[in-house]
Amino acid sequence: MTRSSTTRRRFLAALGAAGLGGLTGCTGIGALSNDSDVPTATPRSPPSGPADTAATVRPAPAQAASGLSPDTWIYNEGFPGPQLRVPEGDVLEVELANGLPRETTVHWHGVPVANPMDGVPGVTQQPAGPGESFTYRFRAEPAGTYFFHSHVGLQLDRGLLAPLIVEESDPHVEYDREYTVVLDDYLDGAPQPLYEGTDSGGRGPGMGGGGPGMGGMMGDRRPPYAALLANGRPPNDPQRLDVREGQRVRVRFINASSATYFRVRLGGHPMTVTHADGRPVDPVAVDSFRFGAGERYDVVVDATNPGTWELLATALNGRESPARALLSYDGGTSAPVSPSATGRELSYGDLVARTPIDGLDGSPDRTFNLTLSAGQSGWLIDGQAYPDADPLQIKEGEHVRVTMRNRSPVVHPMHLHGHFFQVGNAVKDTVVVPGHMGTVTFDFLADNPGNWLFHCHNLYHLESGMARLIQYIE
Ligand SMILES: [Cu+2]
Repeated sequence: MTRSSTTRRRFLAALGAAGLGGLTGCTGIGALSNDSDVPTATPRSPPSGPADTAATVRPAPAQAASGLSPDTWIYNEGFPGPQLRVPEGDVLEVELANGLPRETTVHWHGVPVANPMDGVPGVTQQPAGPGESFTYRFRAEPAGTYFFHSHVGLQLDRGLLAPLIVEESDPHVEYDREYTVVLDDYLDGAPQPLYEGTDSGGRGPGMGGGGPGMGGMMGDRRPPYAALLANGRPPNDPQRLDVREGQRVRVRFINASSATYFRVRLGGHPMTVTHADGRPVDPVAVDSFRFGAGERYDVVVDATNPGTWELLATALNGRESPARALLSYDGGTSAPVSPSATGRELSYGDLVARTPIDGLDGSPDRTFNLTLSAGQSGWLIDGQAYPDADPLQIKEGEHVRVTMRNRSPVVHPMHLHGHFFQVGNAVKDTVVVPGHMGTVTFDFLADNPGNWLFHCHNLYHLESGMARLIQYIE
C-alpha cells in the first residue's frame, strides 16, 4: 500500500474509528498463572485519560473477492492491514473486534507498552474469543516504524499483520515524501507447524531418531510459500513508488514475514539508512541490507537518477522469486533496471544510535548466557522448549546483559518484548544471531515491569519452543 501523510485520516476512516466512548473490552486482567515461587513485580498501568486517537482493528477471514486464499485472515479487509499512523506521544486506543472463528490478540511489535497491553496470550492477557473484543491502550512513543500482528499460534503467517507508524515531531533527516514497504512470505493455505513439538500444543515425548526433516535436517525448513510479497503484491504485479527527480524519499521497510531472511537492494541509487527498528541512527549509505523477521529499517533515497528501477527483496534462506517494487520517476514506463549484485552491504557495526539507552554504563547487574540450538522436536534456548522453560528473572532498575550463542546453522532473529536494547552502538528490539556459532550480546535497562516474551521471530521456531519469559521479580 502506498502511504502518504494523509494516511492517518484514511486509516481512521477505513477502520471506522469510533469516538472516544466507553470501552467494551476488558482493558485489564487479573494475574495470569504464575508458577514462580518468587513474588513478581507489578506492571505499569496503561495511560489514563482520554485517548488522542481511536481505531478498531477487525480481523476476519479474507473474502473471496479479495483474490486471497480463503485460508488467509486479514485486518480490516486489507493485506497487509491498513497502516495505523499516529503522532509521537498520542494516547492510542485500539479496539480489537474479533471476527475470526478462533481466539486472537494484537501485539504492538517494538513498542514498549505497559505489560497488560502487550498481546501475548496466556502471559499478558486472555485472548479475545470469536465475537469478543479487547481494548488496547498505550502511548505511541518513541517515534518509529513498527508493525502489529497476532501473537496467537501461527496467525501471523495467515496474514494478520499491518504497519504502525509513530511520526516523529522532529526528524533528524529531511525528506519530501515517504513510502512504507511491508515484506512478507505468503502462504496460500493455512499454516501448519513444521516441527514435531508443535502439533496441537502437545509436545510429544522422544521422537527417537527424528521424523522426516528432523535430526541432521534441523536446518532451515520453511513452509511452502506461494510467493514473496511487497505491500501485498506479487513480483509480477509490483507497486510503483512514484518519485520526481530531485526529491528525497523516505522508505520504511518492515520485515513482517514469518520465516524469511531478506536481502534488500535498489537499482541505480544508494540507500542511506536513517533508522534501525524505528530508532534514529547516524545516516549510513549502503547498496543493500539484510534483515530478519521482525526487523525494520528506514532509508532515504535521493532521486537523482531518472528511470524505472527495481527494488528487490531476496530470500537468503529460500528459493522463491524476490519480492519486488519499482522506483518510478514521473510515471515513466521504461523497462525496469535491476540492482547490482555487488556493493556495500549494511552491517550492525555501521549502526550508531543517536540516542543511546541511558543507564547502561559500567558492568551489568545481571547476565544471561544463552545457547540457541536445535533439539529433537524443535528449537531450544539453553536446552529448553518454551513453555516448559525457566523464566529469566530480573529486577526493576537492573542493567541486564544477554549473550546468545548460536549452535545451529541457521539465523535466529531474536526479539525482546517491552524494551529496546543496546547492541553494539545500535538501539534495537530484534537482532539476528548468525548461524554456525554466531554470538550476539545485547544490554537493556529493566525499566518496564511485567512478564515479557523473549523469542525467535521465526514463527515456526517460536512455535516449537524457542522462547523464554523475562520476568520481573520483587
Ligand atoms: Cu529461530
